[in-house]
Amino acid sequence: MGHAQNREYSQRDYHAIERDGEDLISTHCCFCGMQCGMNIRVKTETKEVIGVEPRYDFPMNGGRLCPKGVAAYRQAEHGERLLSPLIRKNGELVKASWDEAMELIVSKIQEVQAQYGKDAVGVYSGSSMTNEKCYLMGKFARIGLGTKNIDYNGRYCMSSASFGFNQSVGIDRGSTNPWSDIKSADVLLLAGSNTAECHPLSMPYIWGARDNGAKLIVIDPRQTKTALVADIHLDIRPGTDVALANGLLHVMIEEDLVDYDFINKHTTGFEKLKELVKKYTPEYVSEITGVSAEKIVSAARIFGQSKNGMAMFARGVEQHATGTDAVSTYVNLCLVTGKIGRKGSGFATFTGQGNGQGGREHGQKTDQLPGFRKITDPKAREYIAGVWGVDESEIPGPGLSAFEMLQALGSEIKLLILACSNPIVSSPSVAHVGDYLKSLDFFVAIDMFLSESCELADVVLPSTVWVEDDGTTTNVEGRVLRLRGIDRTPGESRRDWEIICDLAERLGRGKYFKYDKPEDIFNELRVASKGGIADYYGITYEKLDNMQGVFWPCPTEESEGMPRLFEDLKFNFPDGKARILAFEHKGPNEKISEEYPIFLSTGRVVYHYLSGNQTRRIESLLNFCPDPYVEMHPNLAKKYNIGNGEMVKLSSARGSIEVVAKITKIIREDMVFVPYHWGKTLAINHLTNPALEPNSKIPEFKVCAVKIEKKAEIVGVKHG
Ligand SMILES: Nc1nc2c(c(=O)[nH]1)N[C@H]1C(S)=C(S)[C@@H](COP(=O)(O)OP(=O)(O)OC[C@H]3O[C@@H](n4cnc5c(=O)[nH]c(N)nc54)[C@H](O)[C@@H]3O)O[C@H]1N2
Ligand SMILES: Nc1nc2c(c(=O)[nH]1)N[C@H]1C(S)=C(S)[C@@H](COP(=O)(O)OP(=O)(O)OC[C@H]3O[C@@H](n4cnc5c(=O)[nH]c(N)nc54)[C@H](O)[C@@H]3O)O[C@H]1N2
Ligand code: SF4
Ligand SMILES: [Mo]
Repeated sequence: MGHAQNREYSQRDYHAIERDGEDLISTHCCFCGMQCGMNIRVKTETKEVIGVEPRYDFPMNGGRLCPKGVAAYRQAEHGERLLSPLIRKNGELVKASWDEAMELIVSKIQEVQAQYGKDAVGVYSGSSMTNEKCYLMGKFARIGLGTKNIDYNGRYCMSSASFGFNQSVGIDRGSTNPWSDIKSADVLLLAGSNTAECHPLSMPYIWGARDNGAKLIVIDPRQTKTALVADIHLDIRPGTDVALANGLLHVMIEEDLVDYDFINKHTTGFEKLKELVKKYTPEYVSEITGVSAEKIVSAARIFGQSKNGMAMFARGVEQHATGTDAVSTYVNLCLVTGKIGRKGSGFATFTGQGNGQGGREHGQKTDQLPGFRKITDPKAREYIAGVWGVDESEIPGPGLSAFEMLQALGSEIKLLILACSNPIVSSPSVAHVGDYLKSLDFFVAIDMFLSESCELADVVLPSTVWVEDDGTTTNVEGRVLRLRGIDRTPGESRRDWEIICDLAERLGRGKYFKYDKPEDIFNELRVASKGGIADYYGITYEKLDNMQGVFWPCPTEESEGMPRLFEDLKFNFPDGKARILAFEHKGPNEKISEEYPIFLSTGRVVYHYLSGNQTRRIESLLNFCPDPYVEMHPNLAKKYNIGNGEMVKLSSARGSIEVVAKITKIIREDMVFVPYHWGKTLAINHLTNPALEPNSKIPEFKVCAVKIEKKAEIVGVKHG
């Protein structure tokens, strides 16, 4: 032991320890978009999951895992897994056979579609599923059910980045560069990303850059663990990123820190931007954003003077009613300084869910067909119809986006199939979402744990956990990866793709859904994506096994993929030029008022994942963070006479919750912050604003107006 402790290991010296009677299954984490490599330890004979080890061979995480990654395997043997289908009888969900459950679903689908038309069935799915499953959901909705109404939880997540990237450079790959490039940047600008808690294994890359002398600029209303180590922290007022980025552009243009040669050769729109940002002086921007003028000038100088640099952002920038404007305005920082197309220069959004990237490429979105094709494009429709073996007229057009679909439940949509999402926790204004779900004629949910949404369903179907299936995901870099599964399906559980194919068969559409294994689906996806923007044609399971993943586009079998985009400085528009776009600051959809004088922002903690339906069941994670809380600055707390740990009632125009106060100097005085990983009475989404971004249809999760009351006083008033 002493020897092992004293030895200086390099990453490569580590190997997962092989033991008799046990197997190591090489796969990737089920949680965030980093998709860290891990080995799942399994008993050979019983196939019981007994542990996890990080993979040392996978470059992204090189032998490390974060607290969620370490605990993820505990889902596999969890006592609360759904092990048989459930049907609602006399108000209760009771065990049923697959035949009974599936026949009931099929008869309800047929009934609803006969009475109200095909589009009265909606499909709402999620990007924690593999590429194979996400692709299948899109295909199943269009030609299994014949409905136009399919959308997914990524609408709440990456959709503003997606639209913003498309309008600026014509391609939506979360990162223009491989993560290894981060270490070569001279400056990193992180906006609205709590990297240390939400993409923890990105931190070694950021440290690496700093070790090489890079400066770190963090733009966040809170001094997050990421902001703590920044050279400059711009503590922005929520909802004002467009103004801030315009301010940075103003200073860079005024001080001649832009690259005119690059602008002239490779972009359009600069003159308009230059004109627009004239009025965004540091002083004016300081008034809007609450960030001091000096800091704005310093940040602009650091970014402008650095040779190489990356602008990176996440939901803090995107989950706003002006989220796509903000994304493109931050992308402008790279375009006006020519920081793109080489090592250490580019931009990225931190992909949220494990397959947040792949899940938005292959037809799970209502306006999209596989390979990032537009569903309204006649050529794309013709091509995909050929791949699917149907007539082009059989593919419906675009339907409703995720939140619009929820709003249409009970009216336009009578039957909902929900897979891999928990919208009664994760949607804005959740009290209304509960009403919408209850107004359905029939509601089917597919999950491996009974979520708050499943509790409202008429039929719940038990799926498997991620380590029980093969497949692929696409990570934050645009790298397609291979997941390997254990050959087991506990109890009566089934894999999502098997459930969907069975349903298609029973609906009489089985001939379009004949697959023996995920690889068969992937091989069809390859062809479906061929010639599209996200071209996977050249990616095979074999290549993925041999190469630690492949970056798309990968159009031919000879191709090894494209880790870095735009090296030829050709952007994806007919003239090859990137679009510099100019947007005015508009601010949040909901303004603070006398009645609701404080901003509320919502987000995450390192120990929990999204709606919490997975991580709230893992004791080691729950113990670290059992309940939600409200972060507030001491000066704000003093105003309301609130002490640390006291109960506080928070209310917006839509609803209220009671949470414990966590008094901390890391947050601005004019706002509060609450993590959103809890359901029912603890869901902060009772308060959030359902206003949608007009282009991406993302809800404005990151800012609304609230009031604060001390709980003790509320009780006093009630009784007094
Ligand atoms: N631990 C953990 N990790 C996760 C997840 C999880 O649930 N838990 N979820 C995954 C998913 S799906 C996602 S989408 C990502 C999310 O990853 P992030 O976007 O990094 O996480 P959030 O906490 O939602 O928000 C990030 C930051 O935005 C800041 N912010 C709020 N309003 C504004 C604003 O107006 N402007 C700016 N500039 N910043 C603002 C918040 O203070 C917060 O620190 O994380 C992924 N990783
Ligand atoms: N207030 C507020 N609300 C937010 C956000 C915010 O920052 N603030 N962020 C938004 C963002 S970025 C996101 S991504 C959404 C996410 O919101 P949701 O989509 O509701 O998130 P999850 O908790 O991942 O829901 C996934 C569900 O599917 C199950 N599941 C996991 N894997 C699988 C699988 O492979 N198959 C099946 N069938 N089921 C599976 C899980 O148990 C869980 O119940 O929340 C959004 N809501
Ligand atoms: S950083 Fe993300 S992918 Fe890596 S272990 Fe943590 S949750 Fe999993
Ligand atoms: Mo997300």
